[in-house]
Amino acid sequence: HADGEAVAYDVVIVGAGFAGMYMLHLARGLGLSAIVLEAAYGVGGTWFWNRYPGARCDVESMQYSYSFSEELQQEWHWSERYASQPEILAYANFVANKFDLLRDIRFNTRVVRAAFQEEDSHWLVSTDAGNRYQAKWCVMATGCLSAAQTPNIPGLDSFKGQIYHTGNWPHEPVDLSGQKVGAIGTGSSGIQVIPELAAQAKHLYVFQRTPNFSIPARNKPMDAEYEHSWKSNYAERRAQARTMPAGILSELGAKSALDVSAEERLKEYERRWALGGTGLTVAFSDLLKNADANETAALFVRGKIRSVVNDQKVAEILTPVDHPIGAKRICADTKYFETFNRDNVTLVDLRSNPIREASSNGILVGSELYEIDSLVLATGFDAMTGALSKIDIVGRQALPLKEKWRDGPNTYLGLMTAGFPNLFIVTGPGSPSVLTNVIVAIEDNVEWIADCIEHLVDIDADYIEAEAAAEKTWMEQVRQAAEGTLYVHAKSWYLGVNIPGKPAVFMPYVGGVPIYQKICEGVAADEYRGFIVAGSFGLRKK
Ligand code: NA7
Repeated sequence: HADGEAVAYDVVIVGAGFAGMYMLHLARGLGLSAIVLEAAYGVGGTWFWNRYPGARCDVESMQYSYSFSEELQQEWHWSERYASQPEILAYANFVANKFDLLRDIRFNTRVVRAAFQEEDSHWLVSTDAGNRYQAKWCVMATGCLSAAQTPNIPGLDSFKGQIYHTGNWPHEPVDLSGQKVGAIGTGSSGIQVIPELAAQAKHLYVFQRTPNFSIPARNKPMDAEYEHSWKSNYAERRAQARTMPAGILSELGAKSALDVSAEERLKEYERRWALGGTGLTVAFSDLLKNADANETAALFVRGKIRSVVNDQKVAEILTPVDHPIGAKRICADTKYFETFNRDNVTLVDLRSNPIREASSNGILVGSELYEIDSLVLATGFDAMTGALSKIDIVGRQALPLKEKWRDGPNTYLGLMTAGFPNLFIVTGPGSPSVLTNVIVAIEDNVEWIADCIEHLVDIDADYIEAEAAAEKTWMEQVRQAAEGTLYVHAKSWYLGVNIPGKPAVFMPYVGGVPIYQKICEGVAADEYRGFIVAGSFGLRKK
């Protein structure tokens, strides 16, 4: 780099999470030279950063793992039904070593700019250290939930204690024992961290703006028989999972919640509640489509909250009423609602009284100052577009991606965006991604991208770009798919409304893994319908 020359590769991959690692593996398999640029000092992506106590996946560990290598999936042993963050990170490292990935990953390297060079259809990628990489293909494997969001609370800078964000938790141990701790945020992260904070802190104040639905995860040590049942026909089960909308092998209720008797419905909800995990929201076929059907499940969970929480005034504050169950991502917890029965936990309702400001020693809500020593922010992410918008991505005719996406992200299949040739996005906006087992979504996208690059190399083309018209049609499909569901009735990060100024556009594709995958495969089989494919110089429309 000394002379400022860009180092040349066939493929530059941004991010060494599950997407970037697999992309590197497949790029190598094609005989291409590839490099991964990663801001962290290790692999694992979101599982590298989210080290807060209680961090755990809400997809069962037998499923939340790569399926591309039979040897890998047989060899790896998960110790619990739902894997904890340290175990998932250990798995990511195991994969990196097994497939010898580390030698082509540059750690502590944050990509700050990626610019398309029109003269030779290459991407020039620059890092925070001033290094530059040049490649024909650039793959953004930057993740959907990787840009942590800190709320704009007046006076937060003046707070003298420590502030921790769940999405960017310190790597050295955090000891909160004997402290008065404040926690803001009651989404999936908050619901996981709050019981752990309560167990450590002298006193915990939970500042809650919107209550959430949560189902007990009922996590437990891995059952040897269960593990064996998966491993004895893993490939078949993975294939079955891919026939399900979320890419998760689960028991999907086929009936409408309104077509069964109240007793049958209750029995089914009780059964699923006892099983634990997020499966309650697929107990019936129409829970995310029909508001009346949804209300039956919502009522059931509200009743459970009231039965778990002793103080009924507290229970009421914890009871979600503003959104259909499942329309915001459903949470899975371990003793979350029980935590509010502890003497050292106080729930502060922000709905009636928002946070006014932070002071040097606490949080001011209305006229009440809650004195705290440390503050934990579980305030979420700039989802799906946040990591991309942190990079200065510049396409054809010097068009910044941020400019193009000013009114919301537009992609074709979530994989590419018009005006940005040769730039692929893994699990981009407009793909099912965050509504699925994201590892399934990642594998499908990465394999599609690898096949696409292989095809382009085979036919001696070195330029691919989404057609504006195909993109427009796809975005319309994404919009229509969401419109028929209850998802659009919640103020969620799926819609981007948790980020001030972000356009309210429902970003993921709701159509599910099988339909999406069929569409993507169909497009590829039809000579990349909707894409402009061209040779080195001068466009040759296919
Ligand atoms: P989420 O689900 O976006 O939750 C963020 C929480 O933080 C939510 O309860 C917010 O309340 C709350 N929040 C954010 N800003 C504020 C302010 N200013 N004041 C009070 N409360 C605030 O993020 P998570 O990290 O929990 O989960 C994200 C995904 O990661 C999750 O779905 C899994 O897929 C993994 P609000 O609801 O906006 O009123």
